[in-house]
Amino acid sequence: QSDTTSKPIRLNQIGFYPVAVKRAIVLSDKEGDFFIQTIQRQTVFTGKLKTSLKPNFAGHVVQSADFSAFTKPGRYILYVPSVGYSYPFEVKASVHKAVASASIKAYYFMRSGTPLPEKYAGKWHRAGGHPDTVVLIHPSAANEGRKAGSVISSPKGWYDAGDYNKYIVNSGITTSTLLSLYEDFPVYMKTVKLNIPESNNRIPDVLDEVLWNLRWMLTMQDPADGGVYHKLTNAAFDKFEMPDKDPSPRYVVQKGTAATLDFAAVMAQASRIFKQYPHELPGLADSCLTAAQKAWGWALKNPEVAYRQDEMNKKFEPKITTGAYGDNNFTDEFIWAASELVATTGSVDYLKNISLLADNRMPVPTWSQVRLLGYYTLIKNDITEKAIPEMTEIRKRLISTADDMISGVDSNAYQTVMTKSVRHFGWGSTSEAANEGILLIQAYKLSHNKKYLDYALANLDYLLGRNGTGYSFVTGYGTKTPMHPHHRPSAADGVVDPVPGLLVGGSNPGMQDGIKVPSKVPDEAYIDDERAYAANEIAINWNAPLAYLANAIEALQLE
Ligand code: 9MR
Repeated sequence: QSDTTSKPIRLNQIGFYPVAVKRAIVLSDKEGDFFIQTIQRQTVFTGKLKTSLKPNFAGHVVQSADFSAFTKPGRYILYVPSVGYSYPFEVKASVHKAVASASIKAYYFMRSGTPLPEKYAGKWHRAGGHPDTVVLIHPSAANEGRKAGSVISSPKGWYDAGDYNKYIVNSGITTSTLLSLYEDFPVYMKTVKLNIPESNNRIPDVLDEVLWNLRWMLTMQDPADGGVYHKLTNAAFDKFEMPDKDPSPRYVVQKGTAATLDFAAVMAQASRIFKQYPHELPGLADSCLTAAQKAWGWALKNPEVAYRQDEMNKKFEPKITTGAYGDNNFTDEFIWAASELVATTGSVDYLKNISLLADNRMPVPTWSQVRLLGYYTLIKNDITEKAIPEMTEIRKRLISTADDMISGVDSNAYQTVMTKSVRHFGWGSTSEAANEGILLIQAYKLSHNKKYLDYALANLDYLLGRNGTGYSFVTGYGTKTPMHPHHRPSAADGVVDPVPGLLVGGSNPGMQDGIKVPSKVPDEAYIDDERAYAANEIAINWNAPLAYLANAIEALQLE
């Protein structure tokens, strides 16, 4: 076992809906009975362990305990005589509501440029840092209007991850995923209260939180030509200190095609959504659309400007060594931005010269691969075949991709889509699980076939404990959760508990940080160590699909 202190019974440590699949995985080669018991050890349900068809990635035989037939709300443990007790869990309606809300509240804790008072942040209250009202134009970003060393104001936004920098590419998919959560589940999301400073205005809290980042993103566009700076950053990663202790100068660096198209996509989507709040946010929807169109124009003129940090550092000082988010294939970014602009404006002209189907791959979204974000948008905005002939094929592909994902899942050891293949375990693997969940939810929304939802829920189970490490990967939610995430405020604030609601990157045998993980088996390659940024960092683009998945499932179980 990767971690001998983890309980050998692996299950969602939060719990289960009364009427839904309920499954635990028992690391044992013995068949036999299992028991659901109350906390006072009264048996309320007895079932038979069933050997999983395939061994786990470590080659061990495991058992599955299915107690879907048990539906009575309460607080329980699962007992296997030869193995012992599980962590406690609940069976109840809305069982994921707290973790779902916390995964959005996490963005409040990630806010740059503002103090977090105790009233909203509890024991994690802190001083503000990185006001970013005086940000230097890096020589790589200079032009006639904005000379090297001149300054712009670029406040607000969310810190990217364990570091204090703000990257447009990663902000793009993150902000869009949260906007989509609202766009896809508006009725439920209007009820989600986060106790943030804006909670008493008339805008749903999730959108208020998005606005904190959107307003920063708007400042990252060069008004002269519409291009968007790749990132706002320190020259180098700073120490593990609180935000207000970091005095490093901040820079915006060169514009790039990926950043500019991701920006265009988010602004087009934001325009569509904030149009619903003309009185609360006068002019915002129009500003967003103008910004999107200007960015689109820049990208058409500059279709291949990759962000190559090493090349940049050969030419300019100071050298920039923070996260690169470098990408040099923009086919997917063009598809995404064009799709959002089509959905918002109704004009299919944006698709001129865009190969919407590109190749026949259907990659699960990541910061560098955003094609499906475009497809989701076209589908949910009911774009017709008449407007875009490829729509038939796009819908078909979404369903066949979801079908491929779920085929054979019940035979793998943990019985989740995530644990089907070792290829799913790279840097930020938890976000792969969550984004797979989103794809399945899109397939469910399109087909109304509930099987997709069951597997989306199983991937949430994966994130919350039914996995090869025995951890619930969300800080503060579950019994065994990360206590030492690679996250500067959590490390430096003097509070024992890390900032809550943060999803760590999770199992990754790559060890790019040089910290030895206790097991190299792909789904066990995890360590709760502050230095282990390749397995135990947190990041906004990982939290967003968790927020989508958990809140979508909460919304859907009420429907
Ligand atoms: O999530 C990113 C991952 O896909 C890359 O492989 C890795 C190395 O480039 O960078 C990750 O992103 C990090 C970013 O560069 C800086 N902030 C922290 C991010 C999460 O580790």
